[in-house]
Amino acid sequence: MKVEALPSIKGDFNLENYQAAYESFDWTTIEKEFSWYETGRVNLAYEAIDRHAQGDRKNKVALYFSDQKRDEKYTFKEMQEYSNKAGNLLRQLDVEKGDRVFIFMPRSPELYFTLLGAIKVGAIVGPLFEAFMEGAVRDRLEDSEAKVLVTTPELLERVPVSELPHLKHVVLIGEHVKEEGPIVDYHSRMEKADKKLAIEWVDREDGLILHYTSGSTGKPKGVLHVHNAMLQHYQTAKWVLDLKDSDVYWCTADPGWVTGTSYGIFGPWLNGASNVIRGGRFSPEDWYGTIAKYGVTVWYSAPTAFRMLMGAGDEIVKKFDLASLRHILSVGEPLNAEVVRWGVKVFNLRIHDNWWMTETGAQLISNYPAMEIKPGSMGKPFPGIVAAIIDDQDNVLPANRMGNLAIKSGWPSMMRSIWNNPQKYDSYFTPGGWYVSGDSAYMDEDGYFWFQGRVDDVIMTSGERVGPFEVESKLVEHPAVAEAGVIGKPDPVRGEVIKAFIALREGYTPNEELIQEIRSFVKSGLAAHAAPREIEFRDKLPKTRSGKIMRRVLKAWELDLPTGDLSTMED
Ligand code: 6R9
Repeated sequence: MKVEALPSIKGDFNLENYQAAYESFDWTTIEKEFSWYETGRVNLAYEAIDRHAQGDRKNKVALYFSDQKRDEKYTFKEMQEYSNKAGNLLRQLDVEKGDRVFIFMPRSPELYFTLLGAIKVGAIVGPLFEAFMEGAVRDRLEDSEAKVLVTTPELLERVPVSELPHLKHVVLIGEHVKEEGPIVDYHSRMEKADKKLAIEWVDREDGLILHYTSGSTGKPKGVLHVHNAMLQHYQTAKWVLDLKDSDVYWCTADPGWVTGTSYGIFGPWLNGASNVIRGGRFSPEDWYGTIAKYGVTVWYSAPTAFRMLMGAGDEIVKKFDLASLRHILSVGEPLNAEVVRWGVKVFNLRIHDNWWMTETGAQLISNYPAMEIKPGSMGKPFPGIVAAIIDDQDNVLPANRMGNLAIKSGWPSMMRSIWNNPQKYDSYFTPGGWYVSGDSAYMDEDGYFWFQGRVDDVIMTSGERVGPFEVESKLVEHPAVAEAGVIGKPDPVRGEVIKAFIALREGYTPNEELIQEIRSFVKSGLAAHAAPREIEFRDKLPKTRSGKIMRRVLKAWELDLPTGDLSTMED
């Protein structure tokens, strides 16, 4: 396949020569970057905060927080003190190493203090999206047997406290909280808590964080990560996010999603970066305004957000001073080539796609700032990572063949278990030692990986394998199409036929003529067999809170099947 490659735009990056780094890389050399290499005492929160607070970065701003009501900043020294206090608060509640402490609240400085404090006392933290309803909260607290929950009075209504026998304390962050039964008042306890804390030193293999991720059926599964993941959080933040001391970094993801912890907390702070956290809802004005307000230099977001910004038009971009930006990244879903080209046009920067999963804990395949990128490709494996396309019999496939995207087991941030479900964990690995992602992809002759779809989503129509993403990407190039979700629908003749669900842009009305026009657009731009036979218009497509189009839900609706777990679906 012929694609235009985009050269790097602005120079002087942490990783100058990908190929040389890939060939010589060794994770053990990264260990020397951490203080435990000398002291033998391990705790990720110590490396992320305290180490900087005791050194040159003491008075550097670690956290810029703002939302509609608050506008605050905290230095590394202050972050150390507040997280120490939170650690002491939790210890008063008998939190010990390995206990689960869950946090269910909107983004706020307190979320970060308590999350870091919990890690400092050796607890395993579990961040939950504030939008979760009672069923989703119950499933997660029940399965993890959480001992403490940190939340707000507003959200407490969705926590069935009396039905959760393992939940001993609920720390409430609000005004005039009365301590009664399990309720603990955050503010009064924080005021009294000591700002010095004896950190709980842990083993590198001890539990750090539990992220629940939904399967297509059944209850969500708890993916456990350990402190050792810091090696990869640190090094990927350095080479992929390209963080330097002078950067002001903004990751738009919520900590309820793995991107909001690995790259909203751990990666940036392990590198001592100034981290911007913006609360409240998405709007183009708000987001461009946030970049301008803080002079954001490195910006990490997701395709759904970039598509919405693209949909808002280019005029609005000109109203803001975005000159500080020097590096943009995307994860979570396929990044359409169209969006990359739009980014170059309006920001004069490439948007760098990268691929990873909750289970992998950190980035595995990426585009690097000093490397040529091919728009639409996820890039190349991170140094130290062996990625391949394998068939169902564990054979590695040659270039340009579609198959299972797989990673050789054994990278530092790999999940260590599925909570309460060892069989599920084992099911990810092949006899040959490959971790199978469940994504289908191919690798081109230059070693770039191209996403095709979830394996379950790949469509087989008249003997041709079609990745839904390819079709969706072509669809969103059409001026009328804002978003598209594509599924295979069983068909007696063709095996499956392609059906597209489309949300139109402002100003377009659904009609037969438009359907024909869109269909021939895909036919001529992609392939006749890839053109959707059926097109249905919808105001909105079903998406996860991290912005992924939920094709299995479209399919379930279409075929009248059970939709499976919907707790991660956006309202
Ligand atoms: C970090 C995160 C993982 C799934 C993954 C894949 C999809 C992620 C992608 C991508 C195409 C990319 N995905 N990055 N698809 N291109 N750059 O997203 O974790 O929420 O667990 O989702 O997301 O299908 O398997 P998670």
